[in-house]
Amino acid sequence: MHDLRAISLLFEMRADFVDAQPFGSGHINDTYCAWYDQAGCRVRYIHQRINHNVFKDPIKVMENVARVTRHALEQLLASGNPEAHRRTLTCVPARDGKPYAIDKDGNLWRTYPFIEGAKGYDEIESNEQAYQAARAFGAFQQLTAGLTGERLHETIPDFHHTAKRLEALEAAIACNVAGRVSGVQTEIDFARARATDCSRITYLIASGEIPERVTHNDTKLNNVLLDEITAEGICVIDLDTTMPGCALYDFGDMVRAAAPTTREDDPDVTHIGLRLDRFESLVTGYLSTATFLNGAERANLAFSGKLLTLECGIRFLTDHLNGDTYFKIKRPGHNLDRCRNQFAFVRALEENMAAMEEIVAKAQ
Ligand code: ADP
Ligand code: GN1
Ligand code: MG
Repeated sequence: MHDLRAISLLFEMRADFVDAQPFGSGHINDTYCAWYDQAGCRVRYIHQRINHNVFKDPIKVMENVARVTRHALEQLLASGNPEAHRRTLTCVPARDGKPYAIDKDGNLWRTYPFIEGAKGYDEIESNEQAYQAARAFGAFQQLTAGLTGERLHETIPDFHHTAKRLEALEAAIACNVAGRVSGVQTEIDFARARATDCSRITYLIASGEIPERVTHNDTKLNNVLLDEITAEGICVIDLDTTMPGCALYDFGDMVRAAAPTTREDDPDVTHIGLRLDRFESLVTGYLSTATFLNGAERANLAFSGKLLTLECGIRFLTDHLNGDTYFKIKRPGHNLDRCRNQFAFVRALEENMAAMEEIVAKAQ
């Protein structure tokens, strides 16, 4: 637990710190929800420490986040939205005016107003949630398409280059630093058998058939806040990986996160299956706002779900072999459970690919 009272003093809070607690279930950053007394009213803020093991240049992350959130706010204000500051993250400036502050130990912190009356879900509950989340992420891509100026920084290079993720797995197998290779031969074989799939999207990008776009790249369900009353997707959060990418990375990761029958780390693989109705809601929600997609992107919507799930499984397996240095874990073997879960979902997607293609065709 960090000294959040000291962190709060680094920012222009215009409010008195009361208390802070760890918050949320993200795998990467340290997130705290802090209560403040703001001129007699209790309000909440989010303080977050960026994980600099994952983001090697956190200042570049904040340069991207500041640009994207400023652009979002301008658009919302220009359209007369009455709750513009609830519909985008906004950075509370540090004492020196920067959108971040560095503490005495060299950690980089940022502060956002807490988005009230909305929730990020770890586990999906309804088709309406899938529809609304996908609609919000499509709208986010539309928003970032309007960003002018320099290309955004690549905060994690080759983040969704699946073939390179497979190479990283091979490197982890060769090093075997945690001595775990012999326990995961089935999973290694599963990944290797799908090496051709890993290059499909990067090939289409290299050949010019699929364009580069500014994408979110981490579209799991708890990275969009849904209104607690209407279920509308009101604010896309976790913008650290917003950078040049491919629209299909976002759609594929939504399928990975919102179409399975159980949560991402359920260790009982017999629970894992595909909800085709959820998939259909994702497709219709996404296409309602991502109206700009070209033919090659549309043709790979169903495949992208399989690719992003395979990639995530490969990443969990790699981290398991590397001794759990990347994703936060809550128990021994957590990353291996996550990997097995993702690979079981890849199988379910493979078995249902024809039905998924049919749903996509019907929705166009
Ligand atoms: P991580 O990269 O670790 O996933 P996130 O930025 O996604 O970090 O934050 C973790 C969780 O904190 C989110 O899933 C969400 O529940 C919550 N959260 C983050 N920012 C806000 C905010 N401004 N208002 C309300 N909740 C937030
Ligand atoms: C991480 O940060 P979070 O928890 O929203 C990860 C994603 C993975 C996801 C799997 C920067 O997302 O890429 O898909 O875990 N984020 C990063 O749950 O690596
Ligand atoms: Mg997150």
